[in-house]
Amino acid sequence: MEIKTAIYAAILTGSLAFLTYFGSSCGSSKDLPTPEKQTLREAVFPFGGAISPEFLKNDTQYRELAAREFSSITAEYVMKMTAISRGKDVYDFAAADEIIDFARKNKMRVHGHTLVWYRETPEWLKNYTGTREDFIMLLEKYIKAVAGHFKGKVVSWDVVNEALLDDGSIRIEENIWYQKIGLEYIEIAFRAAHKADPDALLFYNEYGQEYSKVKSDAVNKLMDELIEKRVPIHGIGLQMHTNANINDLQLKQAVRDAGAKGLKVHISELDVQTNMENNSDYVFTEESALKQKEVYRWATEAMMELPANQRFGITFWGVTDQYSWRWLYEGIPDKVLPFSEKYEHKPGYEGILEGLKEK
Ligand code: 9MR
Repeated sequence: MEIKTAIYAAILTGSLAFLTYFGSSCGSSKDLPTPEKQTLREAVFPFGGAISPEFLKNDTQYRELAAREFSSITAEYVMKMTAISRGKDVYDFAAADEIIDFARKNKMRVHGHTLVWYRETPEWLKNYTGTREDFIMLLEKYIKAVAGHFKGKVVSWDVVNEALLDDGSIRIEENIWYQKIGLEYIEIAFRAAHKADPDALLFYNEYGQEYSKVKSDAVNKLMDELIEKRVPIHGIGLQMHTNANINDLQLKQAVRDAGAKGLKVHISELDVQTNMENNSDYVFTEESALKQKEVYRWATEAMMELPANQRFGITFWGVTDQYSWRWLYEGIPDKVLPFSEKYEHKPGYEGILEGLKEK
């Protein structure tokens, strides 16, 4: 057991020196340094979670687990437009600043989520009337204010989130930015974000690439078009709200395809559903946990297969099963994360550790 832990330590820290030491002293395990319990913070690329300030404040175990395991965090809600924009030119950064403060104290990076989305449109904006030019100005002004406020505090942004439908076409319904500005809203947003914070890495974030080649191709085509127009874009986010029936080859191919342009790749909202029928009396069994473990391993292996400088990292969409989006927000009994309601490592966590081993 001690040896196994030591090997994990070396793998997670990427410590060649330790592996050499281990190799040369095999058989005399009592000479080995006893490693501290290893966490995902020591992995070769960043791991993170979607965080909510209310749980940070009220739940010590949540706070401690996040600080122990994550080197990167994303705000699950408080950096979205309805959370920040209280009226035209009225901004409320208080909740988002709590996330920034927690990250600073715990030496974590913050990934901003999200500047432009078809959801979380504030009421004042829905009711706003104006010309196309007026809406372009609104968009640019909002991005300038928000990316400007967080300049130097976040390392990156999901600039545009979920602009495409499952069939790969542009999302029109509910998407006020497309309706008022047209497709150009995407590049306007990226240029405005770059102007406000030239050091931030700018991502396009999308769901479903791992379960649909059509979707994956559409995202990559959009990236090609943006690159062709010299739009400042540095990475692709694959949300990967996935499930235990996903095919490993398909999942890995989607990540590989996203990496093919040399951009950074973020598995940005990873969780693995096992209650596929959304049954209200669903029971998470050992078998579900083992299927889920495989998917966590594949996602980690997919990130490992990318060149090191393209591995932006893996972010889980939540911290523990107790407050997962799927359970708390959608009300579906499921246990989608690698940490249980009791804040323990699930088999999914072991799958990640296995995935981190260099092949
Ligand atoms: O998990 C998030 C939930 O708490 C929010 O209320 C909801 C609407 O803002 O968004 C959820 O997060 C979504 C993310 O921002 C974008 N990809 C899909 C996520 C799950 O719906």
